[in-house]
Amino acid sequence: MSITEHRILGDHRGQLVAIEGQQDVPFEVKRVFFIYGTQPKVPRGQHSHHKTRQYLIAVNGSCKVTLDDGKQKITYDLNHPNIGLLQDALVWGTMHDFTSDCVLLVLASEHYDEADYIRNYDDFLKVLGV
Ligand code: T46
Repeated sequence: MSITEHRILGDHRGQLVAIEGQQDVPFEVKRVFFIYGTQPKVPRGQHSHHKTRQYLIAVNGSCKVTLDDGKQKITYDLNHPNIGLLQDALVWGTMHDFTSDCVLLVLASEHYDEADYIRNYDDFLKVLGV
């Protein structure tokens, strides 16, 4: 779990943030998805992955992400498009407090596989051996 403030490139025309696989994110990016249009007061995520690592960026609007590794829970504020948050495998992630305009971009280390998800919190703790 770590948060990074990426360099903002750009000039008088506007801004640009570049994120490169295996450089700015510590894995090869195999999948990109984004979530948006989240309804007020509705959380997303609320699961962990066996293998998938994710890198989250609120490219528009803002949201909060609470990451829980079974020992501690930390809430991060994704409130600028140059901020990236690494969610490692076997970390429970909850995305919440979305602004209505929030677009949350996710770079993932694995292709989509529902079998990689742990969607029950007690199962998550069992996998961790807690
Ligand atoms: C995460 C947050 C931010 C796919 O078919 N392919 C995909 O790559 C993904 C991510 C999902 N799906 C399907 C599976 C479900 O039928 O899309 C549907 C909604 O997925 P889910 O309920 O997992 O959506 P969220 O918003 O709760 O969570 C998703 C990601 O799953 C999760 O890893 O970090 O967005």
